Amino acid sequence: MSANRSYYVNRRDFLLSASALGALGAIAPSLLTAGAARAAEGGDVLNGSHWGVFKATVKDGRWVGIDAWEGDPHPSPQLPGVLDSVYSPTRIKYPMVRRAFLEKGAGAAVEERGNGDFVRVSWEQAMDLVVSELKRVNETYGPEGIFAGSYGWKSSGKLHNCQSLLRRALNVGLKGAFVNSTGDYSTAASQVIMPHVMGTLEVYEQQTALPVVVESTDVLVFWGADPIKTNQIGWTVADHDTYPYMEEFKKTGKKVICIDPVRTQTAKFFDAEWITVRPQTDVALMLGIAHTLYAEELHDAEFLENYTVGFDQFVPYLTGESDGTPKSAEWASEICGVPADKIKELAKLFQSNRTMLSSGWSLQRQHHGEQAHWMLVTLASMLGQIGLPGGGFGLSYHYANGGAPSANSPVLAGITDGGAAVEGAAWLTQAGAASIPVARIVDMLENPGGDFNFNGKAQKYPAVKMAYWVGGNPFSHHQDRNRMVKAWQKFETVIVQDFQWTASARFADIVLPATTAYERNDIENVGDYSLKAVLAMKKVIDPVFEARNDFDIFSEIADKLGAGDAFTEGKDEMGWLKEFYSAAEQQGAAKNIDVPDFDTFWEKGILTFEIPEEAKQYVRYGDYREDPLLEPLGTPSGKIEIFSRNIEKMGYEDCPAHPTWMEPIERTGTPDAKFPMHVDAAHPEYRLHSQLCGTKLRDEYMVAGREPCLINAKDAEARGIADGDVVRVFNDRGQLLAGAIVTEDVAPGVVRVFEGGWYSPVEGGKPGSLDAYGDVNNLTVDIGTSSLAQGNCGHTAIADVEKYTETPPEVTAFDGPKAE
Ligand SMILES: Nc1nc2c(c(=O)[nH]1)N[C@H]1C(S)=C(S)[C@@H](COP(=O)(O)OP(=O)(O)OC[C@H]3O[C@@H](n4cnc5c(=O)[nH]c(N)nc54)[C@H](O)[C@@H]3O)O[C@H]1N2
Ligand SMILES: Nc1nc2c(c(=O)[nH]1)N[C@H]1C(S)=C(S)[C@@H](COP(=O)(O)OP(=O)(O)OC[C@H]3O[C@@H](n4cnc5c(=O)[nH]c(N)nc54)[C@H](O)[C@@H]3O)O[C@H]1N2
Ligand SMILES: [Mo]
Repeated sequence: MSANRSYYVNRRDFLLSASALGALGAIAPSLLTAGAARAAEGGDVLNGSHWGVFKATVKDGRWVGIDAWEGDPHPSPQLPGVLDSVYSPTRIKYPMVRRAFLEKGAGAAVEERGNGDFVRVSWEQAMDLVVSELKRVNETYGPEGIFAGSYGWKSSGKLHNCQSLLRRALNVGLKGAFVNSTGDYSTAASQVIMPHVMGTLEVYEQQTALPVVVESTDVLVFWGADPIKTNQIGWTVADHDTYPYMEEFKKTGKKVICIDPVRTQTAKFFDAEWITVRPQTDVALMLGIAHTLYAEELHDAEFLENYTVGFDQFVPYLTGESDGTPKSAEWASEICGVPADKIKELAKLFQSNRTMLSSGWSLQRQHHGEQAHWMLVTLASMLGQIGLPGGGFGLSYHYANGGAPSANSPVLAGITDGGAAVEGAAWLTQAGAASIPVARIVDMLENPGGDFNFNGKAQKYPAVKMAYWVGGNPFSHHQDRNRMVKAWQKFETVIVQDFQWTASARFADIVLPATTAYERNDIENVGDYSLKAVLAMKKVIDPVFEARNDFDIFSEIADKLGAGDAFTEGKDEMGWLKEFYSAAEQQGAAKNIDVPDFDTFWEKGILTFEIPEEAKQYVRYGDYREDPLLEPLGTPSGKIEIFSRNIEKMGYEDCPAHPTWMEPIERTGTPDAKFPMHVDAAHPEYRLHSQLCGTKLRDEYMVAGREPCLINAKDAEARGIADGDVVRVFNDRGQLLAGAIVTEDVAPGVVRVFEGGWYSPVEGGKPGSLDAYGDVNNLTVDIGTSSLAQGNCGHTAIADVEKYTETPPEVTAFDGPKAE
């Protein structure tokens, strides 16, 4: 797939150029030249990750080569970084404790957290400290004391699922006395609003199959979606099965439109029409299109009548009858920057062709993010193509290869959090405290006992005193870093268990070194949607330094809490894998597929499964369209809810009962905007969030030794910024240094700094410190999307940019603590 180009290809001959990957050859033979051929003969150990299935070559106990599995149609160019992450200098080698914490106890000198002053301790000492802290906090503060709602992209694998293992240890060992979290950072707004609108989560569900899209879709719209970039990644083990279909669609020559402030990899791949929209104003753009359809009587009244409720209540808002403002193309144009004629043209184009509106998730990772996909569904309903082959909308074509047809395959079981053991525990029934919306963590720390709303319920924040974080990097993923640095001081104790010296580890008191998924055995399904294979994730090498498996660490903790047997149920690593596999064996008979016994499977390494013809013809909502009475949706009305009585009853001012344009807390393009540039904090092309930022891959994309910042030539010129300059990006919340890439690929008024760059404060621990590397969450807003979903607003930020003329400070984020 040669046209899958990165912004950096021309500049740095990186990512998909074979010669550049050859340059990484010391750590990995070229994926693309030798590619599949080598894989077939190459590595000896099969394993897999969020980046796909691979074969590892091991020499004298050291992992020396990585090749994509031959069944991967489009290997991720990030694969060499996976190998390097094991041996990277950022690896956590030993258990470490913050000096003040070790010498003076919990809560000591919390304002020094993040300054890097750690002491190496033995595993024995570290585990004693961890368990005595868990007991102390539990005894002193009760069930609200410990936060174990640890969130993040832990590695693939059904057993070493560190977050489930953490909660399992506390469920069996402390009778479930911990605070959990609800939702995620990916789709928080949509996964709460969509059940009210469509009766399902929508965001994690199979899409109309891509063969149908190739065949039947005339106009394919990527609305704030960049699948060529984001489908590199899967939550289980990535399959990359969407890429060949993208190739096929491209060959048809049919129309592709990308609505995005950036000319994305996807836009370049398809040579698509690029429509730049002012960030955070898509709801206005959608309303403008909807208004045109209605005004010109192009909307599908019959579909609206038969398959939706509430259009009548929405129309007065659309026409302006209810608020005096018609949501016309002209009105929309003022807000979103797309010319009114273009908006009208889009309305007619969509209406007169089979159109698939495929949306990514940035649109809902914004203030009032609930509205974007609700309005998209409303627009798709007015077009009347939902449930027809190749028409309607899709919220997961860009994620984990949604739309790749599903195989007839068994689904593995996995480790549970052991919550069943404590069901009915008295404290869980108390109002509020058991779980918080995941992105409200800083709000919780600042307001113990404070009120918050969530999806129709009024709740109170628990008074949390300790955090145990595994498999996530909150000092990367959470918004408004400086507010967070301060709030984190409210914790008396912070434990981080990871394999990299992330900023979160540097801001912890106790740091435990975990193994990577390549130093232990596990099993996993391949392809979140395609489910095309079952993989033996075989240990590639022995644990490096003093790293231990998450399962072993939590078994020991549970044991020290007096519940070791309840935790392990008497099974070791292989014992558990066999049990998870037996679930698949049982399904074999029911699904009429051949599932060999465990030993045969383990020997083979991977089992692939057939994709039935009917899966290739799957049309989302086809059944509903066929028979809305027999196949009702899971909404109260059984239909698509353009107006929701349930949401109306909640009475939230920031989430009215039908899709509504509401100004976000800040955006560019308004007369009172405090800063002129929008910050596009999209997902990185060459990382998974912060993962692999600590590897050699970084050398290939850094600019002036820092995270790149894409800026339009016009904006650069106005500021005297040249390509390759160090720039300071700043607003009232924070400031970071980055390296400028001057380009036409980003719209004027927008800068792009990917999320996941490692936070590298010049003065670690001090709120407001200049970040020398480029963690974009220095700049973003930490508020909930609305009272409904309380999702994060990682795509809400405005700032300014200037050339940095002083001597730029050193980047220290990748050095690990001083004491090592
Ligand atoms: N501004 C802005 N912010 C964003 C976003 C955005 O678009 N814009 N996107 C948001 C989204 S969608 C997400 S999902 C989050 C991602 O946020 P995270 O998922 O927290 O980010 P990762 O960098 O993937 O962090 C995973 C961590 O887990 C560790 N880890 C991996 N495997 C294991 C394991 O087996 N055991 C242990 N103990 N540790 C392990 C890794 O080393 C890494 O430090 O970021 C969110 N933040
Ligand atoms: N390579 C890579 N792939 C990944 C990940 C990764 O870290 N790296 N992370 C995975 C995860 S956890 C998730 S949740 C998904 C995330 O998937 P998404 O949330 O869809 O990804 P983003 O890159 O944040 O945003 C997609 C596009 O939206 C555009 N955009 C931003 N703001 C606006 C706006 O206001 N309007 C419009 N129209 N467009 C806008 C961005 O420029 C970008 O091109 O990706 C997954 N895939
Ligand atoms: Mo995500």
